[in-house]
Amino acid sequence: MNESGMTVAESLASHGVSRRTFLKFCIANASLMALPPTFGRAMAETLLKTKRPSVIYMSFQECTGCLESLSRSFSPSLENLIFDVISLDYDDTLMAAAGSAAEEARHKAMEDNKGKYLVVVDGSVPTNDGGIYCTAAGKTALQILQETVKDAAAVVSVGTCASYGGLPYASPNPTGAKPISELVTDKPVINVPGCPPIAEVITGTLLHYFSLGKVPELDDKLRPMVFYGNTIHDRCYRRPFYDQGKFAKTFDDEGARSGWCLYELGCKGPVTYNACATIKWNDGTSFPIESGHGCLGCSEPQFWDKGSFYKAIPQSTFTSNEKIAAAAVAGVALGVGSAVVSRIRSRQKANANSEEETS
Ligand code: FSX
Repeated sequence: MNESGMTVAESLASHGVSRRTFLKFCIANASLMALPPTFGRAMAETLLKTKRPSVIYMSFQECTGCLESLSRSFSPSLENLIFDVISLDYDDTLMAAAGSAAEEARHKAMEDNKGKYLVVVDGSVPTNDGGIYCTAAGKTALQILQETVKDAAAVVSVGTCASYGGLPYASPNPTGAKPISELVTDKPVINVPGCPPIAEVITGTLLHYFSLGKVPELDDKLRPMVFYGNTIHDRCYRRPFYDQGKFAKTFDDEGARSGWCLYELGCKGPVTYNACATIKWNDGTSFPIESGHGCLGCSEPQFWDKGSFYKAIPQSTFTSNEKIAAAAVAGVALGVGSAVVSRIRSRQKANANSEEETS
């Protein structure tokens, strides 16, 4: 049987993966989302019966760090099971095909799965000078994006470049880089920011979407709440030292070695929403703060342009869920311009409308 036509159960069997291993994978993912094991079991049951959903993965202006993050988690971790769940029909970095064969694969996936396939994008899209700064097969990134998302069910922006513009968007933004949510306005867009994002957050978001059959609950910046619902500061193991007023003054002083808070050294954890402090990196080995460096705030918009990574942020800017929600209602952005807030609001409206139409 053609691999892309297989159900998840058939795909697992063809790769010698037992149902028990898959169940473990789903329960582990449910636990990452702070959901009960029963959700993991239900997720496994739903997915096993499902035909592997078609995913088209496209990369534009980026450094390939996002795909590095994702692909480095594949082996020997359980995370490689994501390839049994999805049918990755196009990925110009990972696929063996090149040139016209690769383009044909993208078009075939679009035709065979009209209205059902998911587009995953990393990288921002250049819009200056006719978009000539990123092209493939004679088309600009913008043309490729518009052509590919036309019949997609939804779009997942992986990485800060796709979510908010990222490094290419940093001042003076010479290519006129734009985030995907500004360019795709007629269907759901889910942002999975981070430069790069945590692999388990990418795969967890995909699993959540495919098992629920709809966009998960998102925050005011279109990020899945299950992974971006808390600040790094809220979950940081150095937090008790912040509460006690114990701060490292240099990166190699006694305080730093004793695990004291890195706030005075510029850590952006108090204004950064992500799961680094809980899921961590490299199979849960560590994360930047645990390795002795402050958080750079890479999952927040315009983090490159917010001033020094090594200067303490004012405590008055610290955020919490309540504050973010209140700010969105009041139309006041915390570290984000009002234009961004209004774009996000119109995106939320588009996501909500699309959900109504499909339900
Ligand atoms: Fe950007 Fe990703 Fe940073 Fe790099 O694809 S989010 S520069 S890790 O690679 O887009």
